[in-house]
Amino acid sequence: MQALTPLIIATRNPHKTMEIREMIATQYEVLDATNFSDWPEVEETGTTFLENATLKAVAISQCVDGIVLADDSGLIVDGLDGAPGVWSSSYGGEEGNHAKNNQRLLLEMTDVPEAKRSARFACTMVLAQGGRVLADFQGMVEGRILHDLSGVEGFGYDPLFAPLGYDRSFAELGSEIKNTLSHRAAALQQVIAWLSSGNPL
Ligand code: ITT
Repeated sequence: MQALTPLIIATRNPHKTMEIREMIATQYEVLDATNFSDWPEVEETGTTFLENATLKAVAISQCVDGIVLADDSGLIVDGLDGAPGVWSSSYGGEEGNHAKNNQRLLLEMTDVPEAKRSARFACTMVLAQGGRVLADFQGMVEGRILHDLSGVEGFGYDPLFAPLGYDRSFAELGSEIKNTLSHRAAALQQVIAWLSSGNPL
């Protein structure tokens, strides 16, 4: 059997790695921070998904050989003027605490009328090698914010987000459906098309 080509994901979020691995496991050996010992902390000081994805991709690609893929993503809620947006992972006051983030989102949404509960997940992916950006890609999924948490699959805001055309949350629908609809899937499809069309790896 032929060895799979490695693809290094510049993330410390195991859920992102898992989703990406599920989507491309037959084509790539998906690696992340857990496969490297001297992986630097990258401060996400940007004010856009593109800036933060670029910071992660460039910094990690300076430390490892091969092509690095960074994913910066978040939830954009119309009734909250676009919040939590780029600050999705620390919205509840503690970086990466999904329970607190969801709690705050529910609180902020208390008086938001149905028509303003529309929302979208956005994902920007950046490919870099040797500290140089190769390309960037965007993915999006439209949906709405539910009134209660439901479901146990996925991560982050998945229990509160129902994609367009569904009454159930991503956390109820599970990865099989999420991976056909998600912002991450949409961006990743473009990444894979770019990599397979003769671009380096
Ligand atoms: P890395 O920077 O290490 O990749 P992270 O989780 O901090 O991991 P981001 O800075 O991109 O990643 O923040 C993304 C946040 O947006 C994440 O913590 C969730 O709160 C939310 N999010 C992104 N994609 C999501 C998804 O598919 N489902 C639910 N929530 C998501």
